[in-house]
Amino acid sequence: MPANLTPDYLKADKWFREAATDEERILALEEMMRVIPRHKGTDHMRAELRKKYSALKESAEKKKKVSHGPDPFHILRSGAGQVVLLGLPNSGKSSIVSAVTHAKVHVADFPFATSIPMPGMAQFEDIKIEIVDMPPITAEYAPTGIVNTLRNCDLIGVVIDLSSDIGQQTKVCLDFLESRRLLPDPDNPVIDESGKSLARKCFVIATKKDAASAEQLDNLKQKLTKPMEITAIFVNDKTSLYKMMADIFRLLDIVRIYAKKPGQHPDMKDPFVLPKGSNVMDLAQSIHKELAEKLKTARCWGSGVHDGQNVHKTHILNDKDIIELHFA
Ligand SMILES: Nc1nc2c(ncn2[C@@H]2O[C@H](COP(=O)(O)OP(=O)(O)O)[C@@H](O)[C@H]2O)c(=O)[nH]1
Ligand SMILES: [Mg+2]
Repeated sequence: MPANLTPDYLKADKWFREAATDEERILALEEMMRVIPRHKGTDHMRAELRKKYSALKESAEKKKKVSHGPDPFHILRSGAGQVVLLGLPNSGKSSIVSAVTHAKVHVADFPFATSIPMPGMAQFEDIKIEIVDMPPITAEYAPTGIVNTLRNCDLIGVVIDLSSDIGQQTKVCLDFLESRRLLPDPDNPVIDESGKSLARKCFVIATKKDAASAEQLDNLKQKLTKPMEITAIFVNDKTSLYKMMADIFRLLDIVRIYAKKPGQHPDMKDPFVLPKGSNVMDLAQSIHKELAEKLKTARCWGSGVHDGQNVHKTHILNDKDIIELHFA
């Protein structure tokens, strides 16, 4: 192998060799093709990579056509956002999902009790957020397909057990995320061919705070090499779980909007959920695409406006705004 290959390339190459599925091999190859140095000396290697890539793509397409049954690692999104948990065995992942959702997950004090992703719906105030329990990773082993689940979520919750070896857990989790390009890197943002970022937003859920000394939290802060929010919980302490859900809601960067018909009370039970930064027109479109073209005016009850103030179509919506839409 030529000596001038970069650490990024070697990481991607390692990922490729360790990948257990064609889907993951394809992702790793894309990464290899992206980071391989472009000069005469790598011409041959690049041609080989492209060949391997086309062959894999083709065989994956064929397999897709004959495959039966759904992929258990493909978790359809539902609710206002999807959070996928990542952590070592026994870090407390299943306990989180079991505490905040009705999903029948397996909490156990033996490792590898969870073998495929298990989604549950958590209620946060008036919306539902999906939390996905995951099989564990270790320094040597990551389950087949797990990268695909992580790539498609809105938020990754890195679960760290405060009562256990924090240095080792953070290293295993961050190395895993980094080598799969899942860790956001503002200096080196990576996007796929459709313009979607490969990295996902990540935060840390520090578990078992009842069983750990206060210094462990400081220890964790020091071990994190990337800026990441930490929310500490004890699974039997409702206040800490509520705070975790509030943190998740905030990190999802979404707003809840209550639509109101003129002369009627707003529907306060079932808000529309939109990305933060959405405006009145975006709301109208999410309610009804064709009707949105006929939007004339809107009134807003909420923060930063007088009650019932007329607002423009480009008015940016705030969480919990009530909006009355007037159509032509
Ligand atoms: N003391 C304490 N134990 C916990 C807490 N959360 C989970 N555990 C225990 O840790 C063990 C592993 O939990 P589990 O959720 O199955 O971990 P997973 O392998 O990451 O899914 C179980 O025995 C749990 O009862 C916590 O907040 N405090
Ligand atoms: Mg589990």
